[in-house]
Amino acid sequence: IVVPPNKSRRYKIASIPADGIGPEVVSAAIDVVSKLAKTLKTFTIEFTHIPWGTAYYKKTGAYADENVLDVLRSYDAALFGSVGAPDVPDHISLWGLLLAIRGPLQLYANVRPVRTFPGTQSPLRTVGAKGIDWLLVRENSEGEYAGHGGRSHRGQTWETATEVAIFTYTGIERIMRFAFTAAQTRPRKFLTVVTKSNSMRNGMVLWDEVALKVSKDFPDVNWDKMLVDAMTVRMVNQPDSLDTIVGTNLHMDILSDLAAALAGSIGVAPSSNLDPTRKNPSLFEPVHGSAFDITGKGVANPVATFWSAAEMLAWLGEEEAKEKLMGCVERVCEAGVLTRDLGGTASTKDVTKAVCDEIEL
Ligand code: GGG
Repeated sequence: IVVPPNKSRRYKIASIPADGIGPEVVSAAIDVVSKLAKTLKTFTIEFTHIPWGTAYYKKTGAYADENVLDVLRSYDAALFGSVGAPDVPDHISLWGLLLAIRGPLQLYANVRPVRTFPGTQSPLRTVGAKGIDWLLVRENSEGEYAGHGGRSHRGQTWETATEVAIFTYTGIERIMRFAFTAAQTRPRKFLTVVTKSNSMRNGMVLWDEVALKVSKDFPDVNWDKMLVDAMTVRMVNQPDSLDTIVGTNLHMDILSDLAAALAGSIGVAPSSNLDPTRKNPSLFEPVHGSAFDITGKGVANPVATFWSAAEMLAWLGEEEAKEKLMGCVERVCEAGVLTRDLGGTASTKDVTKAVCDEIEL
């Protein structure tokens, strides 16, 4: 989605590195974007550090301030790292920060492109695919992550828990329109709608019905639908048959991790949490989590956060800056400056320096 840059071209960004490798990759992305701004001289960008996350929770009892939404609304966008820690239950950390932002800010479109970078390999070469170039669109505000449900009879053998998936016509229609529009901008103009409407006979059937209805407004987009279980097989066995993919919050959370691994590594997969109405600032983050197994070792792949920052620049209207940054990242990968998840030996700092040097050329 191409928008003209705002008139001032001075951007204020909330930087929320949070947990695990988040601070390492966000700091690398700030270095790279700052270098880009200094080199291009067409815009200015200021990052403000916001210390929310697990350390904040341990100190204050909350993952973020109560006025989290007002704080974020005072910025043009947010660059997020990762949330989650080994000694805090995952549902506390996720709901304390990320899910406390996405739903209330109505960042309903989670856009997750996946691509095999030059100089890297997809495991799918074994089925004859050169690499992957897909655009995954995840419904980000309702579905299985709506937060409805509860537990009763705690501690009894008849203890019961419900997790209610909420699907609304409005919620489905807006993400479907977003996905068809996104498919329209890609050369293949092809969309696959993922559901599970054989066993889930209410919400998923509504998804199918809305897809059919919305498709009538996009006669130039070819589309098909898949059940999510069969979709995993198609992603592995017929990767070239796919292009843009849309699905529910849970389904696309899972499929986007699979897609990232099939492209080469989850270390290169970005995501944009967008409010397409632009009433609220959007949030950009790598798909990967906090990765405590490699935290502090200096080996985290910063490319997913570079790409997320590039998408942020494009969302702000700085398309030229995005293109330049992504070109530099591609050339650095092609030159073999790769972290170990991609089969290389480079550190986070090596990759960051190589991209900064490339920007200056
Ligand atoms: N940077 C992404 C991150 O921190 N992910 C943690 C996680 O568990 N995310 C689940 C989700 O994206 O819904």
